[in-house]
Amino acid sequence: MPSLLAPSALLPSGWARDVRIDIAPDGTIAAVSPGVTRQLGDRVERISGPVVPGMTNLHSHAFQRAMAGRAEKRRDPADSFWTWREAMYRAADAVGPDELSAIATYLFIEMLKAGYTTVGEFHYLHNDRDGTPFADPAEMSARLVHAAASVGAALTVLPVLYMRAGFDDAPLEPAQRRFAADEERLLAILESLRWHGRDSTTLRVGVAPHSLRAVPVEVVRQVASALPEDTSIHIHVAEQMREVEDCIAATGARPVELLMAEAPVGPDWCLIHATHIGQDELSDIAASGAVAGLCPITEANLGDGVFPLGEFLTAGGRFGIGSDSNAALNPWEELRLLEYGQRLVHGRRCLSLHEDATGSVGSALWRAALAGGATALGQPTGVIAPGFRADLLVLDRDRLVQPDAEADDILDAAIFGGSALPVRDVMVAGLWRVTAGHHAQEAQARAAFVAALRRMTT
Ligand code: NGQ
Ligand code: ZN
Repeated sequence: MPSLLAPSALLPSGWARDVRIDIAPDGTIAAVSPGVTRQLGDRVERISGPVVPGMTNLHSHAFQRAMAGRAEKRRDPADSFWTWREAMYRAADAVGPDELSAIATYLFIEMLKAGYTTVGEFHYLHNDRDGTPFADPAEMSARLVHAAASVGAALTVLPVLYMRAGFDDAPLEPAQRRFAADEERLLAILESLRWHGRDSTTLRVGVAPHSLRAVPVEVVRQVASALPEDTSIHIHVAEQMREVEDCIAATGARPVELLMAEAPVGPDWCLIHATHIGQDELSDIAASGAVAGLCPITEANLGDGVFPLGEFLTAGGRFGIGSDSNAALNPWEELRLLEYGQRLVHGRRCLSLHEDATGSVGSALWRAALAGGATALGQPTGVIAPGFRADLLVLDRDRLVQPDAEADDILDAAIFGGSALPVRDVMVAGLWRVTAGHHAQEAQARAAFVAALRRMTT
């Protein structure tokens, strides 16, 4: 059984020094012992820097990485989320199974290098270009499963239900044909995924009704009620004001209000964005135990708005972070931007805490996002304690603006002072996947990614 000796580590009780972490053959943590300074024996690996749990990325659309940096020109004076979506649909159309494999493989390596050890793929690119299902209905989902397994990232794959173009029940647009999945198709995908994912300790399968725009709330309720307990259910909700307005026009209720009233929303749920919510909706989400899936970089990139985080935390709400459109891959930057959005709106500082709390904002952000992300993805990660998976980051003091920082100051320096990724080594399920900043497959994966991008643009 391998053992690590870390100079310091973030444990559930807080930072501890000289921490020995024993790892079981199945990749879980067997024992954690702080204050170990005596003779160690040779089977103990000495770790070079502070150790924190690997971050969960609870919301990603892998294929959108192909358009990162390519949707930043104003082509229309009324450029908006909705014109971006048209460009995104064009990118989606060019992604076949082999392109998705190449994009996701390199993407998951980039995520690992940035400090994400578990990713949630909100996956809706199900069908072939003409809208017909592949012979294996989970062909595209399985590409994500194999990409994650091949690079060593943990994955919760969330196949998406996608049934209509809008609240008015309009049929899918031609550009949405590849997304089409009703309840029957979703069940077929789930069935096939069970085969692709057998024996894995790092794979979970959930489901994702795309949004109340794309799935009637009655269907959301039926699907959720039919699933085994503990299945992760993710849904995009209240991201853009137009969605809120359309929902009110069609149903008389705001999207979060409608969802909370009509669906069995509880701790297995993750509400992605939930940007435009009032105090009642905010309190209802917090009381339900559902996790808010916040994607600050994408929400800024798309002009969505700012989630009321301080109020939500004060109400007892839980959140995690997601890289969503994969415009950038950096959990440190996601958390920095999350806090800075609050500062810009409120004209105050240090806001990502319960209103009565004081203390390190960086540490509060990192710990809250770990807990919310692990819950939302249904994965035994985010905690350095026996029984949890050994998903760990070793931070690099040479890359911290404050090289002598200790305890919570380390996370403040990494999140707020960061110009370089502070991650040196990354372990997932007891295996080193990134060492000294590099992943063994990165050069080959990069070449395949570049080749896929070139095929897509010619
Ligand atoms: C998505 N992304 O599913 O990729 C969405 C855009 C939509 C974000 N909302 C499409 N960030 O919402 O219809
Ligand atoms: Zn999304």
